[in-house]
Amino acid sequence: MIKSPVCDILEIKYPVFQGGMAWASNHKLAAAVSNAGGLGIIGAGQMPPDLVVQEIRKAKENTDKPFGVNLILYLSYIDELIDAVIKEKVSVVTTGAGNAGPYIKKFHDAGIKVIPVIPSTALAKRMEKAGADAVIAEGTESGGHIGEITTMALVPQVADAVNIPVIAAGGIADYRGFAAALCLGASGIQMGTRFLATKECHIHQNWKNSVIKASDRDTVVTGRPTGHPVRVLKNKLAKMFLELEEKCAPIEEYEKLGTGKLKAASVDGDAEMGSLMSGQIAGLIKEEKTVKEVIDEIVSQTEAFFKNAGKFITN
Ligand code: TUI
Repeated sequence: MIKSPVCDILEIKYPVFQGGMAWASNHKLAAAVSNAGGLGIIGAGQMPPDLVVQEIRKAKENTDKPFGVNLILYLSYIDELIDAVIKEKVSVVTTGAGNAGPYIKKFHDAGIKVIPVIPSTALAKRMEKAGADAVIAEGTESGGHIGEITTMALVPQVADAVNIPVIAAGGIADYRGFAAALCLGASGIQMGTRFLATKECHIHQNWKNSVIKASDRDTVVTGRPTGHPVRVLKNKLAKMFLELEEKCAPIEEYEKLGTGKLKAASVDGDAEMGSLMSGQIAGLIKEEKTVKEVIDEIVSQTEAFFKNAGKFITN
């Protein structure tokens, strides 16, 4: 069986995380992933604190396994979100889009593990020093808000830079990505885009279908001038963002154009004017599956790969 130190730290069966995705990973997806032996993560996104509390309570009704909540740190009301999560006592918090350092002690005092998403070795080292339990090294192949370094280059450098477990994220959707991540020094993987196209994911069918029909060149990075670059599937909205860049538009115009667009993708299924966040690996995803199928398949095929890996060695 595939097992690593994060399985013991988090009391999970497989070192497979489901990325916390705003407007895409709610209690239903998170509970399904945790029930299948991975770590499900509720994407709090820009939810108000009372909604996050509701999501956590519903997840607890649907699984008795550990699950997490992902918090986006640049929100103005982040302290209220943190207090809400602490009161509800989840197993683990993952963080994105900022420095988790100032919050780690508060979570630890409440018995909550902290696993920040990091896009660089510098931030990984800072998180280790601040007491993080592990880090998620997320490559630029990922969907949503991204850093600049590829998973292939980032993961081994982070693995060498810190002594805490490293979870690899970005560009992983099948056993080849899982095996590669382990070879790069990771102790586990996180997948986001693969879980978008699952039966248990509540996003509109149009967003799922856009992921399924995408090919390798169908994502683009928008919003670079804002300091929050975001990878999405190409559509009319993405084109409008790129046009803002071309004419050096003021940052407020990006904010105006972006408002409500994740909801438009997730709830209304607006495939042209919704923000269809997705990683570059979308091209590998050909069908919607159940969460259990995704996890059972990636775990069993990765095990089989390593059992047969001797075939690469000749005398
Ligand atoms: O957070 C993510 N992915 C996201 S968040 C999100 S919601 C959103 N919506 C609209 C615009 C922007 C975001 C969608 N996808 N991934 C984790 C991640 N964290 N990627 C990169 C980072 C990151 C970047 C800088 C983490 C830390 C960091 O540090 C800066 C600092 O303060 O030192």
